[in-house]
Amino acid sequence: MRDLDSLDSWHSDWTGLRVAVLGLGSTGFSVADTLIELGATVVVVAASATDERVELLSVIGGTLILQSDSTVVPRELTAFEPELVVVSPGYAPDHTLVRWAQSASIPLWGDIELAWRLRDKVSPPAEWILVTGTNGKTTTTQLAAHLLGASGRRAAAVGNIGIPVLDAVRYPAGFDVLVVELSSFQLHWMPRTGVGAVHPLASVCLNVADDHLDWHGSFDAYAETKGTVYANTRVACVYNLADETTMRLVEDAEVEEGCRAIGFGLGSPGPSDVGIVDGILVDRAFHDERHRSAFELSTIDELRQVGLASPHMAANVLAASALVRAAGVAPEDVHDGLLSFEVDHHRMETVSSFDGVVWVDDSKATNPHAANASLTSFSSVVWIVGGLLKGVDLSPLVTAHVARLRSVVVIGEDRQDVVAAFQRHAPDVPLFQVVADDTDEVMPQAVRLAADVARDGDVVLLAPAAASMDQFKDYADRGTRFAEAVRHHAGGAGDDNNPPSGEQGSSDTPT
Ligand code: UMA
Repeated sequence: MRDLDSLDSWHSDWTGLRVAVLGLGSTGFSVADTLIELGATVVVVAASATDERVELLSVIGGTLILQSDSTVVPRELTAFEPELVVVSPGYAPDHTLVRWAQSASIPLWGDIELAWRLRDKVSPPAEWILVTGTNGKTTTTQLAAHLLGASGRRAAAVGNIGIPVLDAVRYPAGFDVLVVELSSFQLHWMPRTGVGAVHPLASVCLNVADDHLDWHGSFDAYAETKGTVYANTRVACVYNLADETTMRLVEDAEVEEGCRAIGFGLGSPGPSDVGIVDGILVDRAFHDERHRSAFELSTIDELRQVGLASPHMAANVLAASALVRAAGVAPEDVHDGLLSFEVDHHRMETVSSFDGVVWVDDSKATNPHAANASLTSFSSVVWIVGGLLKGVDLSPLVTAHVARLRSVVVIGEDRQDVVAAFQRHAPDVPLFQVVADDTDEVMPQAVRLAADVARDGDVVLLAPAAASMDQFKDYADRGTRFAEAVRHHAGGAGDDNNPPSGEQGSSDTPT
């Protein structure tokens, strides 16, 4: 058996190492491709894979075992006698193959650990900034990478955002900084100590709310996993002043000597915080005279110009600013960089406006915490909700927003729990169910139902509070189909062409 601790560099001797890779999605392929390039012998096990990846794997010299029964360990896998298993994030900890590797005492790594060990392919290796949280992590990751780029650094946004970290590590020209979005699944497989433990320059957990409880088992297990983001941080652990869990995770973290805890929040900041004073975003954390002075980073008015003024977006801006300030980006570069940022699709995106009704796509709201943020931004809402609930109860969300609901349109294959939550907590709100079996029909039907009940001044909000995979490819597919259906429906009804861009009726300005 090889001493895996000695495999801590791109330049280590990986030749002949027998590695089983679980999954042939974007992660599994990047892992197999990398290890084959390093000379390892790679077998990939997956329940399914696209024809393109199957073909590519065979071209580069990997072997694929298609696992037809997820409860059975394939004989070819045991015969291969792997020395290491690298697991894709989608595998739950109780998956048969995970359990098998554990019982056979075969080390299990995630792709993030592998990427960290291999980070020195190009010298000097990039600094890493880690971003996690239940919501806002993609925008914050993009913002941080954008601000770093605007300041002249070569930066990339990678990880759960959709680009495997190994792809960035292998990029020939290298990067100065990688901003790595981490899901709780990826964090689960990351060790906190030892040669495979990531030592980031800065890290943030934006917030922790119920999500993926089916995967992690409980809220506490999920939160604990999120805390791994802070382990071994060198310069700044950034946390949310409005979320005590994130504060506790920082307190509990083993960090490097000299690392500081930096809070972000929508109120006036303390000496180690970034925050907002009279509509001005300020950094008191990285100012030498922080007990008396602060740097101005931007204003709410400026953020409004680039669609970042809603409270949760402003919080993301503050978190990203703290991360890049920890990496040495100057306050004026943060200011200028923010003005050239473009918000992604499907995040509180106004897709149309006609007959006095604004149609908003927040398909990215895949859990109640995210849906809560968008519902809070509007005063009278026709809410399109439902999908894969992932073990999470919608009741608190329904109770909190019953007063702003004109009506509810429930989508999703299994609508029972969603409907029950409304029957219990909002029995007077008219509720309609989309009964279409065909994916092509779901959004057209939902839009027709919503259009029938929406009144002048309402917002029709797609904020499903649930994952999309029961009926759609992913949240982007769900949002795109919604926007298409809205535009199709708008057809004759003239577009007002003057959408209030997420400011309908209530605050989009942090106070
Ligand atoms: N597979 C099995 N059995 C399983 C699980 C997966 O055989 O029980 C196989 C599939 O057949 C397929 C492969 O594994 O061959 C898919 O692996 P995967 O589910 O880990 O997905 P990847 O394509 O590798 O994408 C993953 C992340 N997906 C998940 O965590 C589910 C992507 O995040 C991420 O962008 C990508 O790695 C690069 O880092 C997506 C996501 O939905 C966007 N993330 C969740 C979220 O944000 O809430 C966590």
